[in-house]
Amino acid sequence: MIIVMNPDASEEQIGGVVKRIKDFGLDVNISRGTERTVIGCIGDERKLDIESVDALPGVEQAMNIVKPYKIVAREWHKENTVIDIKGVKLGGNQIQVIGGPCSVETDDQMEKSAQAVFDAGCHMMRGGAFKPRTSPYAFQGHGVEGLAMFRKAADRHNLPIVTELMDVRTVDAFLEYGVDVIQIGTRNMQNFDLLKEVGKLNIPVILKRGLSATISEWLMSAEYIAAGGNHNIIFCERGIRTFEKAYRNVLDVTAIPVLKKETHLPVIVDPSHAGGKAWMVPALSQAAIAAGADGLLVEMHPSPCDAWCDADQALTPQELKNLMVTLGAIAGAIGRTL
Ligand SMILES: [Mn+2]
Repeated sequence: MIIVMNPDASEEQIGGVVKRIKDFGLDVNISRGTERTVIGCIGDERKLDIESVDALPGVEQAMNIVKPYKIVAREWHKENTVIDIKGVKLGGNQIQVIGGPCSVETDDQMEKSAQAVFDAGCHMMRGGAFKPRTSPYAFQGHGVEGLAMFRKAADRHNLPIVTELMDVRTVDAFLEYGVDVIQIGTRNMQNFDLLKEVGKLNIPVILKRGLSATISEWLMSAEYIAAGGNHNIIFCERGIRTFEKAYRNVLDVTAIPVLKKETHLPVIVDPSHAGGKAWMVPALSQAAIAAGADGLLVEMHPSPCDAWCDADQALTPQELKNLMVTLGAIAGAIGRTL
């Protein structure tokens, strides 16, 4: 941390700052310029609360120089982390597309979905059993019964399953049905108690970006999970809220290279919830892969018009197949495989 003092800061005020730093077990380096004094902290500055320094008399500004996140930072772990999900590798050279319906509806719908996901060449399947809906009167998901339906359909095609966890009280059901990847939804990105719980599990976690979260808040949420011992975290950009009303959210493509620089963990993109319309999904998916995403989370329904949830953003099985062909070409162009 570097502390810049006011031009008229007194010796007593400088001494007060030095004392505060030393009280936290850090050492100081005082640099006296012609106009102002700058104090540098030596040691692990995470012990020091920036606000408590900023509030001291005579301080103009205190700045952190070390990042507040550690386990998830590339600074401390140079190589990409590759997560093994029942033999499916995410974060390596191969791009993974996770396809499936917004929500688990019926046995028949799940069987057709699993077949379509498999036929398109995807290696993992998504589906919601517990649904966070904007309205309490909308379909809330089948819950535990949905997990059973999902597991049965996916197992027929050997597909690992990805599904959202909303409440710590359902963790046991997730373990019972062997959920392969837990998804933390956008609305729960800063539900710190939930993050701490999944941090104790030995199951990979997809952490979706909060709809108005900054990159640094998102990284700190991942650090919460990592601090508990679970380092298998996958970031998922799913669109952020801006002033624009022409589409559901704005897909933040810029977040992909920024995250790849800041963290060694895999980064995937959800083009379905970003655009909110099926016709936008191919363009957004292509942009995401070209920008360096390690995978996609795409909504697909055997009959989108009949979907109980997010009907207007689901691809048809044929559209998913076509998308996979285009993405294969892009992957080849950037030296990756699909
Ligand atoms: Mn959805």
